Amino acid sequence: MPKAVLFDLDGVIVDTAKHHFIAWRALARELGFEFTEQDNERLKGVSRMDSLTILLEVGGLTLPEDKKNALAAKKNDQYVKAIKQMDASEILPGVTDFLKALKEAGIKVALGSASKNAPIILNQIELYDAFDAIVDGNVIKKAKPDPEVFLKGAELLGVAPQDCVVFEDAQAGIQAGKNAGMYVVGVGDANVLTGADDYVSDLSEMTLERLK
Ligand code: B16
Ligand code: MG
Repeated sequence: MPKAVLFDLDGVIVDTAKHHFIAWRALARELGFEFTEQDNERLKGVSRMDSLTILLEVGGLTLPEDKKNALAAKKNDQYVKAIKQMDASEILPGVTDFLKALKEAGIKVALGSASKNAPIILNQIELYDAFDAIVDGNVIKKAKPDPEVFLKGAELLGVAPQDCVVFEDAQAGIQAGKNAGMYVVGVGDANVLTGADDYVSDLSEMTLERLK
């Protein structure tokens, strides 16, 4: 049995990808090009500034650093307005029951997210206190697939990486978990995601028995 479980946030605990998409698409339209849902797939698990770089690449634009910072801030303002409307009803299937089962079994849980807005989201969905440690985009220096986010989580929990299980929906996140030397469960379409040790479509498919 693992001693700790580390969860990605966006795409595993809640679906904030839709809110990111709406805000990025609005920015693209302002800049004069279309940004599709398919383009948005490339932003999953990717940091805010790297996401902007991809978006500008889609639009064929090259902009100076100060302009990029202003655009990222603008997108974030719109995104924060949207996530401040979220509530516990947006927690994805199986999450609450699985967190409860882990707590009862004495297994520690941490958040490992690229998002700088993770604390706002966790407060909105009333899950902030469900985590023994929170590692997010405000803390980490190296983006996924670098293992930093998950290694830091394991360190804060006092658990060795080989005793940790990671739940991730993004390809870069699965790679980050593997790079950390952890067992990784891909959350989503097993035909699309690669490199994980196991796959579930959402956390309602996960039980303590399966985790063993
Ligand atoms: P923010 P995760 C990631 O969260 C998202 O998947 C990604 O789309 C987003 O760009 C990134 O957080 C940064 O988010 O702009 O809120 O700091 O999947 O690692 O929980
Ligand atoms: Mg994610």
